[in-house]
Amino acid sequence: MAEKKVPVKLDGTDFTKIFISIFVIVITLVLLVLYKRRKSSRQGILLTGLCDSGKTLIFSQLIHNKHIQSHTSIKENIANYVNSFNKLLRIVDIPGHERLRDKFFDQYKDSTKGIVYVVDSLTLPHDIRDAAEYLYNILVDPVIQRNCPNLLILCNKQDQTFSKGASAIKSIFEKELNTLRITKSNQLESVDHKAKRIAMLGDPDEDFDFAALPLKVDIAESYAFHKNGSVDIEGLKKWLDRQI
Ligand SMILES: Nc1nc2c(ncn2[C@@H]2O[C@H](COP(=O)(O)OP(=O)(O)OP(=O)(O)O)[C@@H](O)[C@H]2O)c(=O)[nH]1
Ligand SMILES: [Mg+2]
Repeated sequence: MAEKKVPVKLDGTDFTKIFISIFVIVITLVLLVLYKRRKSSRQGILLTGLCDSGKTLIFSQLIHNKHIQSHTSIKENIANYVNSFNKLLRIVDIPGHERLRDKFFDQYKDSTKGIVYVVDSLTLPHDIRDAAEYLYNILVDPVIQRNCPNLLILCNKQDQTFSKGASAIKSIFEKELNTLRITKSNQLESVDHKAKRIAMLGDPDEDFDFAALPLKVDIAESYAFHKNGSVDIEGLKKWLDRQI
């Protein structure tokens, strides 16, 4: 026997509920599109790291495919780079000098999609304090905390016989950052829990681990110079291919 259909009657409250639901969905979609657009409008790749780590030579090899006699940079180098997936990236090589780097970092950090932290793999054990402190300052920067760009630690100068490899460098950094984050968070006078949490970079009850950071961290090796004339920046290029 066919069921008798009872016509559904919508009253004023039902209409209000439907209207609110549609409104919430539309607002969510608009916010999602705006967020995606903002994210994809960031196309800067910042080459950072201490003086002499090889940023400018890497920049030259990547953009111009040639070796140059570089000197301590006092200003940035900027050029467009198109990766294998036709994504246009803007590579910015900033000076590593202590007095200059913050100014340039602040200038470009908002538009940064990814950060390459270049390391001199030969001198790192000696320079670890400075190298870790610079990296720490990048990681706790409020803009970096908000935008979470991808990070590549590029262990350069692998042509040198006594250079440390990528996994050793990762451990050296993690050990130093573990100590540094405790010192830094203790230096904070405020008891602001959020500030302390950011300063601690990850779980305070665990040893520092790059994997616990909100941004994605990769590590690769490179050499932008070799006395036999070869160059290896493939790890960097592969990482740039993933910046889409
Ligand atoms: N052996 C070797 N030397 C390198 C390599 N990459 C760079 N260099 C040399 O290291 C020195 C410093 O390189 P730069 O590219 O000027 O270093 P930078 O990081 O731009 O330094 P700042 O501009 O002072 O921040 C130069 O003499 C380069 O030729 C490498 O992979 N192997
Ligand atoms: Mg330079």
